[in-house]
Amino acid sequence: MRFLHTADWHLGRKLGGQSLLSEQRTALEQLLGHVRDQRPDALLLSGDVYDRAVPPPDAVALLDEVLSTLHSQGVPVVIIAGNHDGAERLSFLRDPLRHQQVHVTGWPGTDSPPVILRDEHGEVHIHSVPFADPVVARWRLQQDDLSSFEEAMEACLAPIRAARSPGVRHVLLAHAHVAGATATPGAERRLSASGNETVNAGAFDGFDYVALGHLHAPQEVGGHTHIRYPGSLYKYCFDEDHDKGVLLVEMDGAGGCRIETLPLRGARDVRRVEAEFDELLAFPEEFGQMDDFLSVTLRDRTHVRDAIYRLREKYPNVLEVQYLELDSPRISGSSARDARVHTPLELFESFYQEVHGQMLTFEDRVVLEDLLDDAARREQEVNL
Ligand SMILES: [Mn+2]
Repeated sequence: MRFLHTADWHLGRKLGGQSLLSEQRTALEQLLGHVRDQRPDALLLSGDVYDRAVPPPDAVALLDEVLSTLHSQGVPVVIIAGNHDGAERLSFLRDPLRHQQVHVTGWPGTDSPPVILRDEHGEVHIHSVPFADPVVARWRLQQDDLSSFEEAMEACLAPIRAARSPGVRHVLLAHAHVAGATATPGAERRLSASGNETVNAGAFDGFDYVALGHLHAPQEVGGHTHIRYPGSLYKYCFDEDHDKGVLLVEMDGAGGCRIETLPLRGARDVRRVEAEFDELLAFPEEFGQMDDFLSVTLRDRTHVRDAIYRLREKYPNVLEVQYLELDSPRISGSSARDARVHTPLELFESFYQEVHGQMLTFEDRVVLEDLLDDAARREQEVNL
């Protein structure tokens, strides 16, 4: 039995205000290429399919295209919702789709039998536990005593364990932060304000393969080769400096797994560059592919006026500029040149720089973009 395991597509994600949809499309075309080459028995997609509960239309269209291609190739797909997905929307038409070999579970506690696949050694049962924080788990499972992510996971797994057929192999899809796994700063949204968001790997005893989603760095958990995060589809922040891929899992008749990573690469990389401003403009060929998404750290000791806009003439996708160390963080006042900035984001950045003498951090920028997106959407809704 052979699976491809992937997660954290985050379709519709933006990076520094730029849509990543064409990068996501490129990565998904590669993934479909692996499907064609490997002819797996199923594709497992472990949550955060979309970046938002209400995804943009072009993200929905891209998913539609990918699922239609998989369906036309006769590859069953098993999908669970992650913390970024809207459970109800993602599992739209789940019942009829199931008969088309597209198995989507949005809510935890949904009464659904495992997806059953067969090979020459017998059956493999694929179980689904979508993302569940304690509040959602209390509501969906009608259990008032669930107060931690650990208890929520246990409550979701209990009926699965109880109904698990003996003598067959079992696979589990789950979207969770498993204790002992490594998060990437700035990559994953925190699941809980209190910080206690992990579940124990011991919860997964008895499953022959655990297809996890949530953490963006590919990794096995706690030395268990069969408990795996495949990592995200694409680099979604500058700290995600790991190679991306999809996992090919070959399961033998006893449930033993041999796992291989098949690479996924967008057309552009997401990376950091450190140099002096003049070097960057004079010798662009020394700094790699010019249309990569860049975070630039300038070694200049004094502030370079309009640095980001001037750099963008050579490197169109510079998303942030910061300084290694400035002699004086103060910058001079605004000028007529500022009239060139026009988007609300750019205006705010310019204002922020004026007031604080430094650029917005990347994380601040992401928050601001979300706020501006929400405001724009609300405005649109009011206009409708
Ligand atoms: Mn997640």
